[in-house]
Amino acid sequence: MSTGEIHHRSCNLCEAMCGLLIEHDGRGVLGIRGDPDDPLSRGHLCAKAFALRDVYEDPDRLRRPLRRLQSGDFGEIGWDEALDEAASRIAEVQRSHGRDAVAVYQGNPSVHNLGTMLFAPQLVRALRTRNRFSASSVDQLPHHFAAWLLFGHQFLLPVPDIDRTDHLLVLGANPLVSNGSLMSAPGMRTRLRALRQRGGSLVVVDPRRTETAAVADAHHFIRPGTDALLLAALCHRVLHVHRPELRHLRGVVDGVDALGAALQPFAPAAVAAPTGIDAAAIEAMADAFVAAPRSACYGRLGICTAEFGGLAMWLVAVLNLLTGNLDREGGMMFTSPAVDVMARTSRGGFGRWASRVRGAREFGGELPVAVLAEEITTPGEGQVRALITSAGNPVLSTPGGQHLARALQQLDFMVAIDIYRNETTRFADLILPPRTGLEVPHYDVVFHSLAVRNTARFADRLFAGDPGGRDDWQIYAGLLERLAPLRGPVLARAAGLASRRLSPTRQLDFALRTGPYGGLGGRRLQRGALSVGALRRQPHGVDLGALRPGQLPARLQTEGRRVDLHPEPIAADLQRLAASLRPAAATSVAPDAEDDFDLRLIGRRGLSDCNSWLHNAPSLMKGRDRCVLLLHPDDAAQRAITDGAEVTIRSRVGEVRAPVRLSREVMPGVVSLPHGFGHGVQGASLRVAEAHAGVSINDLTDPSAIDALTGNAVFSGVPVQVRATATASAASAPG
Ligand SMILES: Nc1nc2c(c(=O)[nH]1)N[C@H]1C(S)=C(S)[C@@H](COP(=O)(O)OP(=O)(O)OC[C@H]3O[C@@H](n4cnc5c(=O)[nH]c(N)nc54)[C@H](O)[C@@H]3O)O[C@H]1N2
Ligand SMILES: Nc1nc2c(c(=O)[nH]1)N[C@H]1C(S)=C(S)[C@@H](COP(=O)(O)OP(=O)(O)OC[C@H]3O[C@@H](n4cnc5c(=O)[nH]c(N)nc54)[C@H](O)[C@@H]3O)O[C@H]1N2
Ligand code: SF4
Ligand SMILES: [Mo]
Repeated sequence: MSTGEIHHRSCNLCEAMCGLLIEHDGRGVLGIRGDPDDPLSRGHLCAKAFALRDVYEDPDRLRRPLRRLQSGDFGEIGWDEALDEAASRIAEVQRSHGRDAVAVYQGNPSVHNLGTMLFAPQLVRALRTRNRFSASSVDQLPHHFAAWLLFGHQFLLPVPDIDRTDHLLVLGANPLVSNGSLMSAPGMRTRLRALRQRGGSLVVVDPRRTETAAVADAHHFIRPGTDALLLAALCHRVLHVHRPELRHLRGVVDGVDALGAALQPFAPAAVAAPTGIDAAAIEAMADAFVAAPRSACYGRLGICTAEFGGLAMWLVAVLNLLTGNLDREGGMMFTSPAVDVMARTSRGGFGRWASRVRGAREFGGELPVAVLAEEITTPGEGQVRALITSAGNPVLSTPGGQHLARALQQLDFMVAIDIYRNETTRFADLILPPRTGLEVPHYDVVFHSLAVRNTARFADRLFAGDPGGRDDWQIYAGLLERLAPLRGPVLARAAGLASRRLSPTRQLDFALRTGPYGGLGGRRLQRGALSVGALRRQPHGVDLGALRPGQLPARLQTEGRRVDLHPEPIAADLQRLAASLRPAAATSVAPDAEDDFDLRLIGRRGLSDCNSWLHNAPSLMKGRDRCVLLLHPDDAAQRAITDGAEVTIRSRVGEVRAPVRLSREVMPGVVSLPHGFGHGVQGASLRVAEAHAGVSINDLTDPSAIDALTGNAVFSGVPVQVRATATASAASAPG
């Protein structure tokens, strides 16, 4: 029987926020279970939760700052020395080469970290560089773009009311494996089963018959990169055959007729060939969406990371709106979180500046990370000469990763705030490793605001971590303080603020008390009002109720609180999309390529992966190696490739080798490789990951391919060639 104590905490490894019961003895973890009393996750957890323990114990995880030595190796140094050096090198580069010479890249775990959410923006602002990058532009940038354009705020993002809908149309997402994204909904299998038990239906559109597609009522293969065409056809049918149902938004929506006219080229019959879905099936898809009492269309990564990703996400929102399913129960709904992210972030903005080399437009204060390598390697004024990475591994996660790896070696200075010496951080002059996971307090500011039910939960740190160590926020605050005297008065002011700033937990307490459930809005403190103290007393989390309908138009932040369905950037992009339908169109949505890159590559996620960074967790790396290429048997036969053989995959930008698995899961003409692998590189120190190295899909993806509208990277449908690896060269390949 167990003897340990129980620590309550929600898992911060993905967006699902599962409530966990962590049994421990004060020094180590004895066991991890799902918390049945958590109001959102109701006992669900996945295998990755055990990686919280692996990361805590990992002997490869860094606990002290590392400095690169002359020999190229790393040596440990003290925190003060490391922070002093980082600040003075950054200041020096900005002094000599201007403020844009320092670039910043922030990776995915940033948004799962309270301290980073509160403190990183201050440092980034203080640097006043235009070269800000993040994982957003290899992920969900099109969602923010669509929300900004339609509703006036990049974080006014509706989520599917999955527990009440009658009809869920999913494009380019595999929530059964990813556990939901921009839709925190732990226990997806149970929720989808409940949908079908109450007579509802699930339709999935995906070039691969995924785990989610396998439990759907209908699955349609689609040619990668053509979802904007399909969505335009669905909206076309709603506008031209059914009637738009604007319900409570009737008085605030403009441009319905103009949109109808702009969608003329996209009748179902016109998009059937390029999408690979026949017209009757598209019509039926639209009709079923309209016919169901309450429907929700949810599009995610597979349609964001595409040539028309911005337009696709905008059309998803428009389809929901035109069918009366926006802002109503069972449709796409807005959350009412205890800490309002919208109130604390900028609304967004577009095209206020552009990247120096390619002229890619800024969105929300950031440039597309696909341009980072060229900004480092192209000489001239404003060239990037120093880089700060924080919780990111762009060598594995951004397009043309091997080009970026070469570019990083050209920098005058690089500092990485990270817990591992990995494929990216190995190039840093300094690595600053924060406490992480079970060693830090946790409240999910971002994902509580994207959850399918309003809840709140807080956890204090379970373990103290390295004595003398730093949390992420302390590293940011430390850099800000040190940069101030080295740089002008503006930064000095910002640093003064930062050093006087309260800890993230104190700031959270303030935000909760002054938030919608905090009771400080009224005249006196109400019983049961939220605060950190109140959440500590309710460790399973607090249920704040189902999502509430009818939040629009009040929450709109657009000009005059109106919604324009045919604004200029969309009008122009619809013309670009229409041009792609014309026979000689040179865009990559054309069904057949003339070159010998005759297959289309897509990515995938495995249940035990967490992008690139949990492959050093022993409990997740048992079993068969996962980095295999899925290839349709018909395509294999044409190329004389047999199951299990090693193949060479070539794209315009690179070449990798991987074992192949023949599978009818992928549609003919499409191949699939997971992302986040490619670990066996020199200079990294990840012993478990190295034993399951795999190859990086982003050595094949093309940094020149971005969505012209939003700048998001294009990963859906990379043109590739696949051949059996020639035996002689396989034998002579370096080990
Ligand atoms: N081809 C292709 N590419 C993709 C994708 C794809 O589907 N296909 N997916 C994209 C998506 S959705 C994303 S989000 C990105 C992810 O891209 P990134 O965010 O760049 O990469 P991750 O693999 O999440 O790496 C996270 C880093 O954070 C570090 N880390 C973990 N915890 C902490 C912490 O507490 N503090 C700090 N300071 N560091 C920490 C890890 O060691 C690791 O270095 O990849 C994208 N790239
Ligand atoms: N197990 C696990 N869970 C994770 C992560 C992880 O790495 N592993 N990462 C987390 C992160 S950072 C994110 S952003 C989320 C992402 O969560 P999801 O959005 O669910 O992402 P994926 O599982 O990559 O699913 C994308 C789907 O798009 C399909 N697809 C590819 N190209 C196209 C196309 O052109 N059209 C259509 N219609 N579909 C296409 C792919 O086949 C795939 O099934 O997952 C999160 N959860
Ligand atoms: S589904 Fe996500 S939040 Fe839940 S246990 Fe797994 S990794 Fe953690
Ligand atoms: Mo992501």
